Amino acid sequence: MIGRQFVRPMLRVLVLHGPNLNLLGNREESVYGTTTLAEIDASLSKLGSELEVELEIRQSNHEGELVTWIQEARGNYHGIIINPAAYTHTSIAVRDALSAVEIPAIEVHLSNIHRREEFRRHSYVSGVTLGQISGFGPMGYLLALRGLHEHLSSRGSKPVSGAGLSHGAETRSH
Ligand code: CA2
Repeated sequence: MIGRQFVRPMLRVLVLHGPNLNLLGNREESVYGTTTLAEIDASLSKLGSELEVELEIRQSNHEGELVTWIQEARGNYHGIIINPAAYTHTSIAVRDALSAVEIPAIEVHLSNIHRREEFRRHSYVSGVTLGQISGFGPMGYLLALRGLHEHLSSRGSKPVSGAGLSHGAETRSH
């Protein structure tokens, strides 16, 4: 039996919410539910602490701002969780930015976009993401964080700037 100590870089994940998601919980409750964006962010932060993942969470109503944040993620974050909202169905710019940074990303939608209007069924971003979670409401963000955490942990991640260190112990049995 070999026991050894290790330090690994703390995983850093950028969470991006697209346009109008700041209205969650206050309008169109029949489609998007009553949970506010602040409540979603709080549950993500709680899970982030449990999984020892450092989270940065941002919302923007501006396509260019989302593109800039995605570009800036290179070298600073190990993964991205993004609900591009309406830009899902329109933005080649968001897709190109996600493709360019080469950081594993998970696309999240509160509603099941495949059982809604025809124009919502096509996603420009899903072709460049690790996967898509759609239709699970706020829980979708938590599923995305768990999935990304598993993915990043299993392949081993290099340190990125700003990342702290996570300490642990590994035991191997023979
Ligand atoms: O289901 C999702 O998460 C969407 O990304 C939400 C977008 C929609 O354009 C996508 O097709 C699917 C809309 C976000 C706007 O959210 C609102 C929340 C409350 C009131 C009005 C809009």
